[in-house]
Amino acid sequence: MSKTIRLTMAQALTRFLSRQMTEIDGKKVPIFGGVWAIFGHGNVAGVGEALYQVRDELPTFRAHNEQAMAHAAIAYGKANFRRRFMAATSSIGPGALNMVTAAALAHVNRLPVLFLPGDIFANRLPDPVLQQVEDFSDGTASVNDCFRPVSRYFDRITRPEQIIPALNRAMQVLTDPAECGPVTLSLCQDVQAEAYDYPESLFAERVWALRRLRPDRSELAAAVAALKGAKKPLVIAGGGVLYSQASDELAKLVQGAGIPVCETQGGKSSLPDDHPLNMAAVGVTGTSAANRLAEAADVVLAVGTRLQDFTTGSWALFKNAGRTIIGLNTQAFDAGKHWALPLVADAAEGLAELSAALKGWKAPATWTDNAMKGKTEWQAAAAKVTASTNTAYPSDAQVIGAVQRAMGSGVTLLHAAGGLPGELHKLWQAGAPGSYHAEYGFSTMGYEIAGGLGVKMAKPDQEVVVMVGDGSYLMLNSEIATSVMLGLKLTIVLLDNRGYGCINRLQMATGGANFNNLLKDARHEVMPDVDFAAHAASLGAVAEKVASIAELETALAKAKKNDKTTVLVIDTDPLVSTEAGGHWWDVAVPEVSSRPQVNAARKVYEERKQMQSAGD
Ligand SMILES: Cc1ncc(C[n+]2csc(CCOP(=O)(O)OP(=O)(O)O)c2C)c(N)n1
Ligand SMILES: [Mg+2]
Repeated sequence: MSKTIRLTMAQALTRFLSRQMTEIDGKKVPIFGGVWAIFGHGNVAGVGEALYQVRDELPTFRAHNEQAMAHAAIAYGKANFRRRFMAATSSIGPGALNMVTAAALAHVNRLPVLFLPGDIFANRLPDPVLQQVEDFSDGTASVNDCFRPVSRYFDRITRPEQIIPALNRAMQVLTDPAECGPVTLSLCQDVQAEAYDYPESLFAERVWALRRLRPDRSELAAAVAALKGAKKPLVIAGGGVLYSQASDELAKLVQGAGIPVCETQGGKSSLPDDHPLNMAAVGVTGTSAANRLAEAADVVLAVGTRLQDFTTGSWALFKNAGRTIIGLNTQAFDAGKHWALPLVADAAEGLAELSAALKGWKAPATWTDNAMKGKTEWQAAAAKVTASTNTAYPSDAQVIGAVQRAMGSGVTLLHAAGGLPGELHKLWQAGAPGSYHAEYGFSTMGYEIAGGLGVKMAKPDQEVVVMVGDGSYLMLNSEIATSVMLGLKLTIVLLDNRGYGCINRLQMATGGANFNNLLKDARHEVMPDVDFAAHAASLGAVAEKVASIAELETALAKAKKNDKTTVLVIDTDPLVSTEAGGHWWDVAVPEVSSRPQVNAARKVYEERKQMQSAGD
């Protein structure tokens, strides 16, 4: 019989979490950076008491909103290239459900996070407890079942010993590059407090390492043969390049073979923006340089990408009928999408083996030279739209230019929703890997500020710049106060175009009337005039409204020097976006309508649909 220790289930859980380690740059560090917590009756007595016991090894952080704290936890995992992560615990009912959207965000983006929501009593004696929904036909149902479709692993702990295999499975999922995603351990309130004689071996220190799968020999041979036959090869770099920390291997392959590279939202900063072979953004929000190549490419090596519609232009971008896609991905689900030749492997391992096998082979020089010419043309177009201006209502692009000039490429830039993702994907000149942090898998309004906090926890020495629209800001801004409380400085640039600018533009592009997006087009008695600077100041930030691009640059230079979260507000034009580059995006237009504008848009839509490949 092995030695045991009598602990509550919650004490066993927190003790276990505090003993999980990993190695970063040869140094052993805890794999959990901490636990975000908002307590209620569903977790304060059990998990809360247990977190207090381990507070020195596993710090607990208090937030203002469960969704926001989960955003911070997820951003921390992303900024750490999934090598370290955090947990988030809530009470039952509304606290738990507030985390479900964030769980989906992590699920879509393949990011590790451990959710620990409280759940109803397993013994059912006090039912219905405060915040319990009652299902008339299913006694086992609780709101936490909502986590099931948005978790990579879900478990409900109804007996204290169940936490032993559940923790094992949780760690497997959180640390496996292919399975990686959110894990939910739903903790029945009474069971959190129940004691059990746990084997001491459960609490032995464990050091988790990144699993790097090497390619299958026949898949590698097929990929090499396809590339050697290519006249117009192109690499798409996705987030998997960053999570595998494969930038060097990517650079080596493409420099050796003269293959141009383009980047998804998740993969941007795989190569620095000024790398001569980096054509930058691809797809709906792509550069003209990248999209021209994507249209013509005969072999597309898609590395670590989910090939979502923004990347593939809703599958209308790749126009070469005979093209082959090679899917280099740790997850077979992604590697074989659209009948791609699968190359299931870690990105760094796969790229290194491709480099070795392609040694001496080069893409036709005309293809590579043309690509670089296209990049020069794009850079000229980008310089024009980001140049300084005196206008009272600058475009998002002009604000991006100001932020780039004032902050340089050494900062980590974060964004998630609105018009900014498209503009930043095209125009931001990223530096080191991970310096461009986009949440554009789920594009969750309200990710930005809390996400910035998570990035700052992961990279305390980095300047973290958050760019956010007025809509996203109003949806979720509470963690400004947490950033001030924790002394974690963010520089937040708020672009106020008085409404949901990008959806208003989409509405117009699909023939719709201006309706319910910009504040002026929404039903109102009084036109809102939100004083964002006063609001941010009330949460403890240094805040300023600037009147021009020049003032913004001056304020940013000042913000760089102070060590407190700063919010800079600038009015912008809701109607302007960058026309250069870009690609059609499939947004279904009504087939019949009394509006002639809709009928006209439908006609164009039907034409564009002809370009879409149906899975070939
Ligand atoms: C939680 C959530 N709700 C709705 C949407 C759909 N949506 C995407 S962008 C957007 C408007 C964002 O407004 P703002 O932050 O002001 O940015 P802007 O479009 O004005 O640039 C909306 C409603 C979303 N992405 N996330
Ligand atoms: Mg807006």
